[in-house]
Amino acid sequence: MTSKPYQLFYWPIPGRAEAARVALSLANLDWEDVLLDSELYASMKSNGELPWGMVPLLKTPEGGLAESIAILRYVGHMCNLTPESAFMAAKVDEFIDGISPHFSILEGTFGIDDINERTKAREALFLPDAKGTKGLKLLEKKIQESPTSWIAGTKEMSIADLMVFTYTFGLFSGNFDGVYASVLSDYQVLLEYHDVMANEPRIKAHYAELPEGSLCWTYQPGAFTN
Ligand SMILES: N[C@@H](CCC(=O)N[C@@H](CS)C(=O)NCC(=O)O)C(=O)O
Repeated sequence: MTSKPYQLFYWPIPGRAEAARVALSLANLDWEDVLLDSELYASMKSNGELPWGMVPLLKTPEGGLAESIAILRYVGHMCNLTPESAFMAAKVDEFIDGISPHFSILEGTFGIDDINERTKAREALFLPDAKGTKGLKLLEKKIQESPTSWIAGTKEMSIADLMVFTYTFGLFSGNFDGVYASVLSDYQVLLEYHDVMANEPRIKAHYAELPEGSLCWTYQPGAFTN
């Protein structure tokens, strides 16, 4: 670990930290991506460094900040992904708060130890009328309702886009047993949104070079269509 002014602590997966990672990079902050192992996590937890006992945690020159969305909102100001208009900034917050409950698609499956049971439980989430299907359909509806290319109806890309893009397509990276990239072929509207986000110049540059085996291939242009 270094002594960079900003340090983001999270597991070595996209998960709840990926949107903040992109925002930190777009903000050109001097920051370190601290990838946790269970030992470091346990020591941070027992030292009382995690306000709610969970990660991600962002250490800043002003102190530690937990909760993935609070971190995203904070960094969003520094990378101009929060609209200047107070009303539009609130619409972005409204979108994030409204969509968040629909993002806990895999909740309840992490505790299933048997891999076959876990795989079956997750496959079932994407059957007609199941939780995953409903969540993806809701997102498509929201994309279609937006008067702009961006999910919360902003003129430019916002932190809501970072959240939706990183969370939704991160689900299909192959990191989760029973969640297959092929599911997305039924969601053309989502795939068009992926195309918009993955080709946004700052996002495209951010993911242009990935280490071997990175789960972030899902954020590259053509990830689900090539
Ligand atoms: N509302 C929190 C939830 C964070 C959360 O669930 N973090 C998980 C990792 S993805 C965690 O730290 N779990 C450890 C635990 O529950 O002990 C956020 O969005 O940051």
